[in-house]
Amino acid sequence: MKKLLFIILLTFSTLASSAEHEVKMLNFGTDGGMVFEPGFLKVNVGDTVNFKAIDLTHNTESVAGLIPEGATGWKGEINENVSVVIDKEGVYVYQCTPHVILGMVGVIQAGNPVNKDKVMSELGKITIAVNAERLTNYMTQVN
Ligand SMILES: [Cu+2]
Repeated sequence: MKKLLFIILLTFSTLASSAEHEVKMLNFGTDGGMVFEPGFLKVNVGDTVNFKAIDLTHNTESVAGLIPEGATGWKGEINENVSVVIDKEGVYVYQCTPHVILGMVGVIQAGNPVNKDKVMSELGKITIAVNAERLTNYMTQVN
């Protein structure tokens, strides 16, 4: 006789279910050429940020020292879509490695910006020749 075992898996959803966000890697966007869109993004811890390689020759890479203490960084290949689960609260600064010099950077805020002062004091780690005001504009949106 054949025994069938039925397993009922109950999935309990958390009170605030995690959300998905999209950041496009673009040659041209509302903030100009070589740009992440949106360049500033506010999320909750546990949310996923999906970086989409809409245009070619871009990547996304978190900047060492400019993410929260103990947070997991990321480094995508050129033309690679990358999904990042934001695992710690705070401010994350990221770049497109070949175009950081052109101001292709972005900022993600997750929950409380616990490391904002540290990030602000270390923004000089990033060398930007063109569109440098983007990064400061994004940082002013952190609150
Ligand atoms: Cu780029």
